[in-house]
Amino acid sequence: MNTFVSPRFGMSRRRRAVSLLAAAALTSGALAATAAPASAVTTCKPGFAPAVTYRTANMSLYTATADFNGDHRTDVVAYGPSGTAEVLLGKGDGTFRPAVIAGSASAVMTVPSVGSVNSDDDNTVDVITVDPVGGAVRVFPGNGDGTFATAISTPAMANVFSAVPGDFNADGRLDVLVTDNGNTSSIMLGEGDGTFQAPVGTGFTGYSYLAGVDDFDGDGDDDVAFADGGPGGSSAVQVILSNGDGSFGPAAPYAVGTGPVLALPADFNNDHEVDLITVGMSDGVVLLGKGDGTFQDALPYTGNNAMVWPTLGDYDGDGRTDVAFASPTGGSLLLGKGNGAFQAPVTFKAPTSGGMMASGRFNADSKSDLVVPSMSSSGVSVLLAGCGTPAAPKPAVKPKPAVKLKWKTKVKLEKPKLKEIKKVRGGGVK
Ligand SMILES: [Ca+2]
Ligand SMILES: [Ca+2]
Ligand SMILES: [Ca+2]
Ligand SMILES: [Ca+2]
Repeated sequence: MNTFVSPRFGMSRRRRAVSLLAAAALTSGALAATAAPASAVTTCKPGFAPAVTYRTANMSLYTATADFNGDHRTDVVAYGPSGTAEVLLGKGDGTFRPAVIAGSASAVMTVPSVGSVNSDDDNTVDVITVDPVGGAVRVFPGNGDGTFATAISTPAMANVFSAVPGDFNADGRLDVLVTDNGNTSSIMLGEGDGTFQAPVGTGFTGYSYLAGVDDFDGDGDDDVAFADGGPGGSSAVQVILSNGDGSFGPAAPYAVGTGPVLALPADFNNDHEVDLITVGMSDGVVLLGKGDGTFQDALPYTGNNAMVWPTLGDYDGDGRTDVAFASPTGGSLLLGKGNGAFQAPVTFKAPTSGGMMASGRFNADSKSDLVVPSMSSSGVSVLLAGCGTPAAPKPAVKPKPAVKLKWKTKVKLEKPKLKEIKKVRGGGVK
């Protein structure tokens, strides 16, 4: 199996309120734009502008996005085998300041996430990763200015492979679910100071490469999905619901075909219930969530998704979740139809890296952009979403009446908290 990882993509109900606010603004803008022109409407084929590459001091394998200096502009962090975390502060117009080494550690870091693990200081975003050599979870505490304090390590387990953050006991402190790229998965409850309690097994005995974490049943604690497609695996997505105290219930299997490697949470049909998308060695499926911790039958999709890194976003700005895959020859874009299905894949040019790209909104438009590590040239490349190859103009259409936003009341009731914003992981639907 290739190094094939992704950070957590989903958001809990509380956190989803934040994205819904953004979606409301996005949708309103789209409707206004539709209503304005009376003559022919020129459309364009979705895609990305040519990549702009920023040099980094070290080779990067992974990227993640967050606002590391609190200026409400999306920044990029790049990591690589050197153990350094380099931050590129975003200017908000799609460009970035030069990369600076924001933190370093002695060993290789893998599978990074971003979140706020220090409950006393919600204004900073930290980087959460693992040290597989030392068998530890490693946190780079953010200083709030784009740099990080000295890394904090907590012993985890031998050959720890991933640490996916979530709040599994609903105490407001970020915990991590650690795996060893084998059959061991454990929970480490957060102490709120960048350290974690000793690992306790989840009880799941299948293959656990990387956890998909979100609140699948809406009870306030984060739940877990594993793509059990590894050696000797069941070729199923296994869902384990949190008991709210750091323990989990029995695994519920969902048949998804052969070889799922990841099960990523996101909302693909805009019903505000968490769904799952699998990514694997061949094609994948979407499991639409029912909101009670169970999922509908698998909806298969076809994509150029063999041995590539996925990230989720809304790259055409229509309010529907899309998927972008890095591939050995560039990238592939699957635009969501808003019902769990996707349009035919569209290829786009991207640096051939094999590293983990991430999504973020780097400029002021309504579309998610991409950042791709350029392993060969020690840099990261930014791809701003926009028009790819221009398509033929469409005939004028009569403007549709404004769509009634059913969830408006719910959004008003839920006050997004800064801390919850900070918990959105790099590579999420941004
Ligand atoms: Ca917790
Ligand atoms: Ca739950
Ligand atoms: Ca859904
Ligand atoms: Ca979309």
